[in-house]
Amino acid sequence: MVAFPEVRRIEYEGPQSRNPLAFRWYNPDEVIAGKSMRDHLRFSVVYWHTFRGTGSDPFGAPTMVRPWDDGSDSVANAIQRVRVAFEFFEKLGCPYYAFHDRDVAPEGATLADSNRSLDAVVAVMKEEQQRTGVRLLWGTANLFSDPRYMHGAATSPNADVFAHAAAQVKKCMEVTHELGGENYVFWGGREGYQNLLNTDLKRELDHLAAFFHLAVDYAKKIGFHGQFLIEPKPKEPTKHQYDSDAAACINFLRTYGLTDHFRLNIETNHATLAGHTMQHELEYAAIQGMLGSIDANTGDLLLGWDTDQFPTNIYLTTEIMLTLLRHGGLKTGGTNFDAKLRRESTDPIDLFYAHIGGMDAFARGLRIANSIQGDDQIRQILADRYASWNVGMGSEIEARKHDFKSLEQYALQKGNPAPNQSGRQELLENLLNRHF
Ligand code: XUL
Ligand code: CO
Repeated sequence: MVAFPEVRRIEYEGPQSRNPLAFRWYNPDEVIAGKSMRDHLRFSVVYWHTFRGTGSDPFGAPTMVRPWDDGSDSVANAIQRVRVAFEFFEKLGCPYYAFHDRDVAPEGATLADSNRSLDAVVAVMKEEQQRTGVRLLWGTANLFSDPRYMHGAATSPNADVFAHAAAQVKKCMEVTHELGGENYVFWGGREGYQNLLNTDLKRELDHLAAFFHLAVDYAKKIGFHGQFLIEPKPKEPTKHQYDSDAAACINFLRTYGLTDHFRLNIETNHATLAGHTMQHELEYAAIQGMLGSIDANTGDLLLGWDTDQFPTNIYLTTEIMLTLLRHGGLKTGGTNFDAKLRRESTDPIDLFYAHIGGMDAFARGLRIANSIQGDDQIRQILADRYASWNVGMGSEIEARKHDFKSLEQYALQKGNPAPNQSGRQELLENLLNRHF
C-alpha cells in the first residue's frame, strides 16, 4: 500500500516557496562552515510518537486513526507500520530514525514471545533500511510502560525485575547492532523515587551503575561499537528522577567510572523541566566532552509537563546550533525529533507539516548560528571581558603559579581592583538580532 499518495519527495525550494510540502531552509547538500547541512543536522524521526502516537491523553480516547493501522497488536500490523514508516522517512528525506523495542513490535505473553515478534519485525526493518538507505540513529528498550517496572527497572527493589530488564536490554542491544544503530539510548523512565521511606537511595544508584557496566561489557562481547547515551530528565514520571539533568548524569557517570563509555542525549523539554535552558544543558555537557546527541522538541511556557511539541522557534534552534558549532558538532548523534502532533492535528499529512517545520527551523538556526559565529563585534566583546586573564597576574593564576599567600600579598599591594567594565548585555542582544 501507499500510505501518503499525495506526497512526493520533499525538496528544497528556497525561502520564497509557498509550497507547504517543500523545504524553505533545509538544503541537504548545501555546505555551511565546511560541512553539508545533512551532516550538520543528521535529522531523525522517532517511531514512538510518529507511528504509535494516537492522540489519546488522560482525559480522552485516541483522535488519530491511521488508515494503515488495523489497531491490533499483531505482528502483521507491526510489519505494515514499518513499511509505512519507511515510506515516510524516504519521502521526507530524513536520514535516520530511532525506536523503542516495544514501539516496533508487540509485547508477548513471555519474554521469549516478545523476542520472537521483535525478530520478525526487525527483519523487515533491515530490508527497508537496505531499500531506502535510511539508517538507525539509536535503539532503546522500553523499561517503563509495563507494570513490572512500576518501582523501577535497574533500580527496582525486586532483583527479578532487574534481571528481566537486563534481558530486555540485551535483546534490544542485539537488534540495534543488527540494524547498524549508531548509538544506544538509556532514558531512565522509572529510575527514580517518590519518597525516602521506602527507598534505599545508595543501593538503587549502585544497581543502576551495575546495570550500565553490564551493558558496556555486553557491547564488547557482541562487537557493538555504537555510542551509549543517557537522556537526562527531571521529575516525570517520578518525583525524583536519578538522571535529572546533565550535571546529575555526569556526576553519576564519573562516580561510577562510566564516563569513557557514555555521553548524553539532551532533550529540550527535559532541560526546561529541569529549570534550565536547552543551550545551558548542551553547553554544560559539551565543555566536559559529554555531548552526544539531541532530542529535538520544545515545551510550552505555560505548562509544566513534557508536552513534546515540534520546535519552530528560530531563537531556540539558533542557540542550539551555536553551541553545536562551537563545540565541533554532532558526531554519532543526531537531531532526533522526539516530538508529537497535538491531539487535534489528526491527519497523516500533519506528520509531514510537523517534520518539515522542525527541519526548516533547525536549518535556519544553523544558517543564523553560522552567521553569528562570524560576528567579530560579538567575539571582541567576549574576548575583552576576559582580557585580564591573558597577561600578568591573570595568566600567572591560570598557570597555577600562585597560592593564597602570594595572592594576599598582591591584593594588599594593589589596593582595590579597578571598577568592572559594563557587561554590555543589551548591546550584545542587539548585535545578535542583526543576524535574524
Ligand atoms: C521521554 C523520552 C523518551 C526517550 C526514549 O520523555 O524522551 O521517549 O527519548 O526513551
Ligand atoms: Co526523548
